[in-house]
Amino acid sequence: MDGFLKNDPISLQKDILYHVEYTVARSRFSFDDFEAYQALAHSVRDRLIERSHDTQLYFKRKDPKRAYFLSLEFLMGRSLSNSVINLGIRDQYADALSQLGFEFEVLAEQEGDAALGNGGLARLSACQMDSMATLDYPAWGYGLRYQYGLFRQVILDGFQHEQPDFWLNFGNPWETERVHVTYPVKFYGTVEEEILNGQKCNAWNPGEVVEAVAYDNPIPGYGTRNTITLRLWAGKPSDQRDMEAFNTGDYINAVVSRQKAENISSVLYPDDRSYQGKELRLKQQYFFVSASMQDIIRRFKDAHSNFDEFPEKVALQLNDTHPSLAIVEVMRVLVDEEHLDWNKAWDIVCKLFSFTIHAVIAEGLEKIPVDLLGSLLPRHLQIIYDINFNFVEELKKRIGLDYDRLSRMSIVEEAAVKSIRMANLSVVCSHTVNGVSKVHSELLRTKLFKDFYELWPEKFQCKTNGVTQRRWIVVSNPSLCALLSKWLGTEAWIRNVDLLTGLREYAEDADLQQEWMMVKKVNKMRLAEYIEAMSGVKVSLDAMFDVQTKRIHEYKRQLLNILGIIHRYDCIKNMDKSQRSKVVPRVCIIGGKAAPGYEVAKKIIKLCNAVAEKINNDTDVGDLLKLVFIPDYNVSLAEVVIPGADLSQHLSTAGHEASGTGSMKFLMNGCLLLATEDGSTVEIIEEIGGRESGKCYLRDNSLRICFLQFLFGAKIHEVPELREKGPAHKLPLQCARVLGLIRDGHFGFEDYFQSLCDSVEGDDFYLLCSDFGSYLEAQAAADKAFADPKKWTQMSILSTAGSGRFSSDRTIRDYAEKSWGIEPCRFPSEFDG
Ligand code: HBZ
Repeated sequence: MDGFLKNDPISLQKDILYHVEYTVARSRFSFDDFEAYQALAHSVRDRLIERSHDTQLYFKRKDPKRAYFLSLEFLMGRSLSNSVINLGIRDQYADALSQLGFEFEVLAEQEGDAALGNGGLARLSACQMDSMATLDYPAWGYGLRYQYGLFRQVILDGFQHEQPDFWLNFGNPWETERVHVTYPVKFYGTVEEEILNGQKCNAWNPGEVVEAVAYDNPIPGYGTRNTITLRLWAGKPSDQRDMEAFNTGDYINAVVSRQKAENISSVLYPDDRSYQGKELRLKQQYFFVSASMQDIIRRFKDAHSNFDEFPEKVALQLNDTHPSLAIVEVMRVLVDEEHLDWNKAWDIVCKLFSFTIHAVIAEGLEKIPVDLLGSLLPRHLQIIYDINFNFVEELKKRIGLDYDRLSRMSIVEEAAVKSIRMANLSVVCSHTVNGVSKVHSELLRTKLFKDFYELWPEKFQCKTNGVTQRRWIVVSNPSLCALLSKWLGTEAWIRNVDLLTGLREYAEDADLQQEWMMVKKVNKMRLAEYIEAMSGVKVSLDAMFDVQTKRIHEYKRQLLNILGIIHRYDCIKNMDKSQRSKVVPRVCIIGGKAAPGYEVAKKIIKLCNAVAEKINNDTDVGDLLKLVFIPDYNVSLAEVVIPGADLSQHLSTAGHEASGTGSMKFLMNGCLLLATEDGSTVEIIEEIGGRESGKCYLRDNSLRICFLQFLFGAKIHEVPELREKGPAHKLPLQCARVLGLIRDGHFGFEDYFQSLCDSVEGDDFYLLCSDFGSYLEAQAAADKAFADPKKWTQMSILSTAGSGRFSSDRTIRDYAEKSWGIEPCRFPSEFDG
């Protein structure tokens, strides 16, 4: 069945002008680019809404088991291009606009990013939503509608400053406020035992009630009419409680307290690792969990009356521990509100949840102080204690009185600050526990959750992350997209990315190589223009574009990259003219945000900018080396940076990156990787060939070109021993020299940078010294390979060709089949032919 809205250029024009006049309220004879963008976005939204209605009605009719993806963070980026591409009407819109005197690309640049998340975890959620929609799964995303997204990073004098991202300033044309979809969320108060129908039960009398209102964001699938929903909750004052205050005459305070409700969803916490036990953060978690669970239970009850069927109709996915209060909330609703017997409720709860963890180290796991939890959610604390009591009793039966192990596994941590271990709660109550790469999943089994693995080996699974080729090729790299479709003879790879392996047979074809290089050049040009406009630095397109963009963290070792750049600079300075003529020119690009309270990370940013200042103004060096720090790295910048990269760096100390998804986006875009064997790079090596992988897709089989990446550094199992040995054994001369240059003030701010140098020369926890030599070797190998454009291009083609396994389509299929037990539910439509 078709929708009401037509998609020929004339109809699209009419719709755009309609929205200029009546939605944006500007004259249809006079409007600027931003107004045109707004009208355009509204006309696209109309089409999304239509599809979303059709999809929901179809789901309702078929009543399949649904998956609910609960995540406190979603990094969606821009929606316009992605939406029109997934709807299959990008060209029609481009035509319609050009007749109105506008360019689609120019209007697309008007859109701001929706940055409701920090980094990898949040962008993964966005990629996975795209895959759920495209693969026709009956799924929903649930999250929070922060009014302030991730801070904007501004660089002043080389230092990071944070500015608020009030992204809703000009409205958000993609969302629909559902004024009738609201739920009360309770906080604080007391719990009293009551007798109801002769049964003892617990009544929670809250001290505060805040209303959650739903904002729906449509997520269109590609090549399907299915359009699913990301429902984000915002806080609004609850009329119910305010009534009392108004009646008692405290008008001013009542109005002020109404404002407070909105604070709950006001700001995203900008830290992507540490848990600070902040009350507002806990409030956010419960607020989003409670509203989502009420919504999900309401939808279930619309069609079913018996909670035994709940696990047959509902799968709940916990994206890290942040939503894990959902477990306790379902228990509370089933026992206290639906009056199910505890054991029955527990049986149901144990069949609902699948838990994915993104952390690597025990210190990264979330713990909530009991005092905080008990005051904000008194009934939930009781329930957690009861769950834990039953669990520990059961455990004693299984493992005996091994008190060390019992206390390690307990959900309650009896330490100086008594806390609830949210990861233990999630493992105990979920039927599946997922790691995000093979090595991470192994680490969960052997270290982080070893005790639990021995108890329940069957729970533990691996769901290697993936990214969506719709965003990371089709939207961000249109030239590559066109080339791929031409050489593969089909666009089917956009839904079935495994078809990319078909490129392998042409990897040596001179015509393909020529076109491939052209595509890379176009993308490098786009990136070079951006760099010049942003920083004034002119970069040569002949240089190797070498990129490291990701959140700034000690373990991600941006510092290693900078030390390597200083070494390169130092070498060039000490060369004579003829030696310089042999240097492979480089443009080093670094970008990423540091958490506002993370001083070391902020120093690394300053060091990068100080080194850039020195190098870029050194006429001895010229085009041989440039260093650029890209401020405010976000999804839409990534769309410019990634396609333009020749080489990308993934330098985490082995064993510290759970997966890493940036590498997959670069790989898809034909970028070679310089990386440690950590997280997902281990699988990338397995898939497309690398040192020791034994795979070789190049015809001449020469060992030299078998390797598609430049790998270096200690392997995971070597790290503990190297740390043990300490730095005295491993400070290479080159590293000492580079640190000396920083300490001596070659880049200024020497006092400020001393502590960075100390950390390397001191305990060298992240093994910069120890990996430095091997890092430089890998860099030299990359230079050598780049000097042979034919070979490099061949390697680049093979990278894209082998990237199919790293599509989020594969990950989501895995989740659907092995964790959620759901099946596709596809709206019958014109796409089915
Ligand atoms: O999740 C990242 C991992 O570091 C990365 O290796 C992995 O690829 C990615 C997807 O699985 N983890 C995060 O991005 N974590 C957070 O952003 C985070 C945010 C808030 C927190 C804790 C962690 O409170």
